[in-house]
Amino acid sequence: MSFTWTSKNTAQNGVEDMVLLSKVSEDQITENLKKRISNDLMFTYIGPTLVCVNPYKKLPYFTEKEIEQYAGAQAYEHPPHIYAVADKMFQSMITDEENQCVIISGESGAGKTEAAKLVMNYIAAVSGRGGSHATVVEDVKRIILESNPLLESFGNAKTLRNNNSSRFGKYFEINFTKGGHPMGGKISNFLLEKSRVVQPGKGERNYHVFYQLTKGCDAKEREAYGMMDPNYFSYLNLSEEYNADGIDDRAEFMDLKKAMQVCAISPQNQHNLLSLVAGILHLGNVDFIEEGNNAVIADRQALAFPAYLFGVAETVLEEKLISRFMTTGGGIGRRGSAYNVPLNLEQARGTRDALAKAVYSRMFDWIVGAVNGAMAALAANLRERQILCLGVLDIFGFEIFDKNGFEQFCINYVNEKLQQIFIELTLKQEQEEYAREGIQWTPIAYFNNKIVVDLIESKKPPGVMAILDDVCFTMHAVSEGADLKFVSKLDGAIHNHPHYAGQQTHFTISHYAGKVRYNCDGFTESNKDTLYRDLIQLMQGSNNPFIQALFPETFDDTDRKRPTTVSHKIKTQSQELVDTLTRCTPSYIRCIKPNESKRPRDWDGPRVEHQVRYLNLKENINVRRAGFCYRNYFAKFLRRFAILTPQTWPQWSGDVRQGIQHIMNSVNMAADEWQLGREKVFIKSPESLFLLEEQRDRKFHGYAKVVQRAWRLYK
Ligand code: AOV
Ligand code: MG
Repeated sequence: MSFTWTSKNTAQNGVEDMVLLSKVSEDQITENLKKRISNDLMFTYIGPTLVCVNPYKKLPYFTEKEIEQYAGAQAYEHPPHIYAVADKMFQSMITDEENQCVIISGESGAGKTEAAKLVMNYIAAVSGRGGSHATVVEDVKRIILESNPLLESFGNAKTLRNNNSSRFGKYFEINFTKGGHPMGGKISNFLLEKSRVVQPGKGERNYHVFYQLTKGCDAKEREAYGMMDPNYFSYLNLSEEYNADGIDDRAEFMDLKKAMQVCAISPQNQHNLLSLVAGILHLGNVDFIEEGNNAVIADRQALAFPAYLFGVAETVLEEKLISRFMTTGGGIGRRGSAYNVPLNLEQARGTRDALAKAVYSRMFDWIVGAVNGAMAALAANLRERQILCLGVLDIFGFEIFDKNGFEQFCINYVNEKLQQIFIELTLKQEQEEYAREGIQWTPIAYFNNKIVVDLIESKKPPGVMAILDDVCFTMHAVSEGADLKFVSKLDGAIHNHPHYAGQQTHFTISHYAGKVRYNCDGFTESNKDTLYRDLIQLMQGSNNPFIQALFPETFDDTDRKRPTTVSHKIKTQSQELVDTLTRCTPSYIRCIKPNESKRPRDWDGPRVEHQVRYLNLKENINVRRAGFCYRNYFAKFLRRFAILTPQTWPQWSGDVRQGIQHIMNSVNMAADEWQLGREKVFIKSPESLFLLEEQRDRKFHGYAKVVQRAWRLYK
């Protein structure tokens, strides 16, 4: 082994695959991870699953050298590495012609986004070398990589948990030709946290792009966008947090510009996007005072910049911010009357914030669409069809704050869904297969979080989401009491659920990763997420076609359908995601956050042990230990390894089980290393499988030589 970083022995470095731990307990797993990270070894296996501990510092083993080393190598030839996982995915995709996905999980700040980028970098480095479409392939790869800084500028922010926290979920599918040349891709994004745009939490920041623009723009841009320092803008000075450790906003503004260019966003559209970012900041500075019960603009000069940047008239903007157009008394054969209702202070502020959030989230979707469009355009240049795909899932991690709102609820729900996939595929199905095949082993108990998923998403009996939707529709306008009504209905319906507890204005859910107390404040409003028609029409009236296109709605007054709620949307999207993922061959990366301080070499043992527990690492190891690293149908196995014995080569027409026995005898496979089930053969350790593969390779080479020699003689 040439690596200096693995030269120490197991006693110092811990085991590389925790299936080999002498005793499987949560504290032994924690201890092993500690040993490894204190030697700068961030990766450890549990069979094919990769466990990553966030090192909070740059480690030296992510260079060209490692990329070359891992490319095409067997997983156990080199120390555990994320490149090995990525390589195995890539190779399996090509050899088995099966779509792959990697599911990266772990709590906020555990290192998921960094892991996703390493996977994408590796795939970009090893795929599509040479070949006939080199330029297109290079362009595709550039977009895949540059979409990261672009989406991070607009979709990541500093939170208390992570200075570069993803506030949206992302599934990035890279498409390949049969030969493994990347030819395009598609990003699916979901649930951008909108409340942050108008109200970043205490000690947190708004989205990075706001600080990049305020700090990074040059004199010309400052003038064009009316830019000032971040503390000038209400949406940024509410939390009084302008910097984030490890982030250079000015440099990242330059990176953003480059990324927009690579992702084929035209200079005009780049300008449009930045104008909107600036427009949102200026809109936040429009405030109101109360005259009588009605809101009026506090300082009308503040209207000038947002109106200019959104391409609307100041007077129209003013009118839409302080009043709402209402119709009453309409009905069949009757004409309703329409009038402008003045808004009070709170409503006017709510309207302003709703506009800011809508513009921002629609702009974000536009950006994702633009990246997808750029990749599709490149793919259209190629004659080959997309055959294979490799998906990388990087979502917002499970999070608990002092105050948890609707958005934490949705984020934590998606994390529950992912945990379900992990359980289904690695713990449940694996055990079910052993039972089905009649394989001998001891069943492993584990906590199945399906009960929590059902508590949230079940329709019958109604779970939290169904009750929330119900309150949103039965209470006509979302009034002050709606949030409280929601909790009281929850209490009525599910008070005796073991994972639920209600407390008047709050409710607690015992998630797989910990108890979270949610404040019901704003749940109904956020769930309804209605944008008043006035605001849509305001933006449709912009003199800028780019802005008009962000608001394409048409209105149909006869439509009596229930509008879609956010919880309904996130539930549907999560289910689609689960379906997509289960159609692929999955790989798992489980990320662990070693401390709360975000510092290297700071180990918080109990914190890690908690994650080890809820990530089910112990159960994962036990299933692997009791289990088998390889399984395949008798006939397929026989076909692959027939060359190992003269009895089975070139043809075996006897009993398949006996044929397999011959093959196992030929490599002296230990009896406890393999079992025959009803239809499949199971092999326990990777070493045994490796032994078979190695022998097969050798025979094939030998055979090839004989054929060559015979061919020469014949000639
Ligand atoms: P997350 O994606 O899991 O959190 P990140 O991938 O953003 O977490 O990691 C958080 C921070 O930890 C990064 O900004 C780095 O400073 C550090 N870090 C993570 N992985 C590495 C690594 N491999 N090498 C060096 N530093 C690392 V969230 O998106 O909040 O759920 O929502
Ligand atoms: Mg992230």
